[in-house]
Amino acid sequence: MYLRELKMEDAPYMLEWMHDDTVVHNLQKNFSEKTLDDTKSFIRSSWNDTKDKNLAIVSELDEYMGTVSLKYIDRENGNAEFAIAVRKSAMGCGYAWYGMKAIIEKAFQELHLESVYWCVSRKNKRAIRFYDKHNFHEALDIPDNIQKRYKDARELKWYSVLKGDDFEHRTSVSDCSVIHIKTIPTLGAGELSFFEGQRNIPFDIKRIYYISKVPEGMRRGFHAHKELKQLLFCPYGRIQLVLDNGKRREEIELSDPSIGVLIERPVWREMLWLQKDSVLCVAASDYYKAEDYIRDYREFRDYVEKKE
Ligand code: T46
Repeated sequence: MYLRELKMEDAPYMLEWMHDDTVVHNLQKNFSEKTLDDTKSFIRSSWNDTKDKNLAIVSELDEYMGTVSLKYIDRENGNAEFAIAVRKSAMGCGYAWYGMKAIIEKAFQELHLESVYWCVSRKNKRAIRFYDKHNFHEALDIPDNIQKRYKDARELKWYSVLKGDDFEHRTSVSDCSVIHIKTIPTLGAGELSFFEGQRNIPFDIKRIYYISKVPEGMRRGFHAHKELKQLLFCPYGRIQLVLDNGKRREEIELSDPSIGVLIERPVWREMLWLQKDSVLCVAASDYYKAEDYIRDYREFRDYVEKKE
């Protein structure tokens, strides 16, 4: 997959998502009245636009999968607004994440901006789940002159990325890291993800274990580790992780084989199976040692307090 200029032949595919209620539901703009001519004139104007940058996310076969944009590019104040729309067939295949990373990289490296922001309706659960999954947190410092563009919209959640933020490796509020596991798609034949000890994760892997055949709604975990470091990932299904460092507690949903959560400190963890038969895989830095577990929450709080 890659980004390129929009082409006239993208127009019917663009119209497809505009008229697909599962895609446009909860977007700020109403696309239902758009025609093929509208999409063509949007594509044509994108070629000379300096205020907005609209690019196509395309497959290896150069098929349009969606549009990513930097809008209201403000060179003076060094910011722009990010926007994205992908076809239904591109959802869950990594196109949105790829497109987002690629255009934000352009914002910082080619346009030399300092920040990129965007907002979604709080009702847009799919988008919020996507941004949560990639560990973006709500931004509370969006300037008024930007927010006022959306003065008629209700219940918005704002996000921002600053130049220098590490996309592949973001620290969560409970001191864990959400990492992107290298993933290679094979045309029509799925994808392959991999990581290597000491190269992609900061420890040698001494043990791999996985938890399977768990009924929906079941909870496991309820413990912390004193020394053990682990990478948790979900190659199949949907699992919610609750992570708690003794001060802050957060929920992270694992549902994408290319996302992993790296736990390198004593963090209380609980796992909730949101979908039957989801598989939780863990790469661990040490052999199984029962004495490394803290299974009492109060004891865990005392332990982290003393460690500080
Ligand atoms: C963790 C979360 C994410 C072994 O004998 N060897 C092993 O390598 C492991 C992982 C477990 N066991 C035994 C210990 C228990 O008798 O397997 C039994 C079930 O383990 P537990 O109740 O700890 O399972 P979970 O799902 O609550 O927690 C597991 C890991 O134990 C833990 O390290 O971080 O997954």
